[in-house]
Amino acid sequence: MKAQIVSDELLQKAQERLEYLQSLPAHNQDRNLIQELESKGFSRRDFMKWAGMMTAALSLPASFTPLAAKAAEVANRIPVVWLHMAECTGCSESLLRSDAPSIDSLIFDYISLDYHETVMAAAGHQASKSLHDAVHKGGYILMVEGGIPEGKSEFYLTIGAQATTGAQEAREAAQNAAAIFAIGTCSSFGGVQAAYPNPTNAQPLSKITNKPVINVPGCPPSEKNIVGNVLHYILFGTLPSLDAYNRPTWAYGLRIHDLCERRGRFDAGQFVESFGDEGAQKGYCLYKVGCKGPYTFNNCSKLRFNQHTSWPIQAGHGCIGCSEPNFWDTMHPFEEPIGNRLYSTSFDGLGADKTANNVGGVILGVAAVGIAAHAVVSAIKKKQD
Ligand code: FSX
Ligand code: SF4
Ligand code: F3S
Repeated sequence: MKAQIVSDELLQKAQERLEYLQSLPAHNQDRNLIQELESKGFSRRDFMKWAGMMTAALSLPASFTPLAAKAAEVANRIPVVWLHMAECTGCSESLLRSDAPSIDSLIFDYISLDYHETVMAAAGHQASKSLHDAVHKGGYILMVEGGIPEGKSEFYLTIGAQATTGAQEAREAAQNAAAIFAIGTCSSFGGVQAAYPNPTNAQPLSKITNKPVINVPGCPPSEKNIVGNVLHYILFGTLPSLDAYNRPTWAYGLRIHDLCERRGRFDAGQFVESFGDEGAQKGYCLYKVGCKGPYTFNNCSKLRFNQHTSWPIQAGHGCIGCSEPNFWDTMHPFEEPIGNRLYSTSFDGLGADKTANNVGGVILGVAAVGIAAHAVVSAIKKKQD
C-alpha cells in the first residue's frame, strides 16, 4: 500500500515535470522524435516497446512507460554538453556507432547536444565559442568522458583552440551544470590513464569538481546506461539512488554473476578449464579462466550491448570487471581467477578463494565473498548516508 502511494506520488511529480519541460522552447523546433524514428524504420509500437524496456531497466513500475516515452520526446528541451578528456572515445562509440542506428542513438542525436567534439561540425575557435556559449547559458546536463590529469601534470591534457587544460575545461563546465555525469570508467574512477604508475596523475571527474557527480562506469558503459541516466534526469530532475561509488543502483545494483546466463553452470561446478576446450564449446562458466563477474556490479547480462546483441560473457570471455574502481590494477591478470590475492575493489582486501582448482572450494569461497562483499558495500553506503 505504502509502495503504491510512493509510486503514485512519483508518477504525479514526473508528469508535472514533463509538462513543465514541454512548455520550454525546443532546441530544434522543426524536429519531431516520432517522425524521425519512423523515417529510420521504427514504428510507434517499437518506440513504446523501447520505452517499456527502459522503464523496467530503471526499476520503475510499468505505469511509467508512457512517461518514459514522453521524456524521450521532450529530451530536446534540456541541453547536453559532452566533454572529452583522456580516453579512447569508446564511450561515445558505444552509443553512436552501431552499424544501424538504434532507438538509443537516434534519441541521443535528437537531444539538444550543444557540444560534443566527436559529432559536431565546428572545430577550433568556433568549437571553443560553442562551448563557451553553452556554459554561459547554463542549466545543461554535463557528461564527461575520460580521466583528467590534475595538479603539476595537468598540462599533459591540453586541448582546444585556447590551449586550456582538460581539468580547467571540466571545472568551468561543471560550475553551471544542472546535473553532472561521469561517463565511463575513466571519468568515474580514472580508468586506464590512472592505472599504476599513473604518469599524468589522471583523476576521476569527482576529484576535479566539488559538485555532485553521478558515475556511469564501464569501459565502455552500455548505450542503455548512458541514455537511461538522461531519461532518469528528465523524468525526475533529481539524483537517482546511488551506491557507495556514486553509481546509480538501477544499473549497478547487482553483480554480473547474479544474472549471468552461465550461472547455472557455475552452481553445477561446470567450468571452462582453458579457452577452446569442450566446456567452452558447451557454454560452461568462465570463472576458472578469469571471469570477474562475482566481483563486478553492472547490468551487462540484462541489457547487453549493440542493441541487445551480445556481451562479453556471451561472446566467450570472462568479465574483466570494467565498471569497478581501479580494475586495470586490481582485476588483472584478466584470464586468471583472483584466487587468494589481496586486492582492492568494492570488496576491499578480500581474496576470493584459496582453492581455485577445487570446484567445491571455488563455489563456497565465491559465495562467501559475494555475501561479505554485499555487507561491505552496504556498510560503506550506510556510513555515507
Ligand atoms: Fe574508452 Fe571512454 Fe574505456 Fe575510458 O571510455 S571505453 S578508455 S572508460 O573513457 O573512451
Ligand atoms: Fe557468469 Fe562469470 Fe559468474 Fe561464471 S563466474 S556464472 S561466467 S559471471
Ligand atoms: Fe565490463 Fe564485465 Fe560488463 S567487463 S562490459 S562489466 S561483463
